[in-house]
Amino acid sequence: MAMTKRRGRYELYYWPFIQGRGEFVRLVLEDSGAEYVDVARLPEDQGGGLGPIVEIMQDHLRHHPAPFAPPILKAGDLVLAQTAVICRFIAEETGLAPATAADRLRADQLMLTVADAVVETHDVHHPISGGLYYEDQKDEAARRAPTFISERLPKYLGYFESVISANSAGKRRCLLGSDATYVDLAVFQLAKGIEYAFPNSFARVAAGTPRLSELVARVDERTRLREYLESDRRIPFNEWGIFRHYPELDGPKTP
Ligand SMILES: N[C@@H](CCC(=O)N[C@@H](CS)C(=O)NCC(=O)O)C(=O)O
Repeated sequence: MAMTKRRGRYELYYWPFIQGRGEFVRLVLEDSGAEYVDVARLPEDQGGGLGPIVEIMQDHLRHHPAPFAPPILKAGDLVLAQTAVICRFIAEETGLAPATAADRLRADQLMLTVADAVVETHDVHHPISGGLYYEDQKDEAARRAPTFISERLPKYLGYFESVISANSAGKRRCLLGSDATYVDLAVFQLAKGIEYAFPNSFARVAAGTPRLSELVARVDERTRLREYLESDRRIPFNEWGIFRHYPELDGPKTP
């Protein structure tokens, strides 16, 4: 695995009240022990708050191409957006990326599949528009939830189960190659988020995805990550983020 420890610290720019997509980045930063500042979570008089996020997105002259949306990462002069790109970059710098170029492309493939799953999970509670409150699109959400739960959720989790099961190089313990990579952290976060949002439906599907459950448990025990998850740096799941628990959208509890 390539290991280039970076000197200097990373700056993460992400909405300070939610895990959201920023959490995929935070997990890579925390697990690798990288030095970073979660800029928007600093007090405003120390350069924090939402202002710096907006500023960086609007400054097309200094940042080319300027980011369209957070999460955003600053590493020295480099400004990057798109969760999958940021996670890959940090992972390559800190030793959490696969060793070969081909496997790094395969990691992209898996990360973008996670990103697709994130969009679909979000769209269950916001099927009409991200600009409207859930309360303004509850009827449409109630129509969208059943097929997500019965078709998409098992398809995504089943897919990751099959990828782990086929990875003989990793003794069927991780997604890619012989060791855990940042992609395992992303699938961990996806599973945790779906479990929070749809506990009944998740439990039903997870009963048939034992390798995925083992992977999630193993990631959960990684030393730095465990320390992070227990710290107040980990923002609890809530009903402002991507993974929201609205009981009326979940399926019934398995008897
Ligand atoms: N594909 C992008 C999506 C970024 C994104 O949708 N960010 C959300 C927060 S999680 C946002 O603030 N979007 C504002 C917008 O789309 O206008 C990624 O994976 O990073």
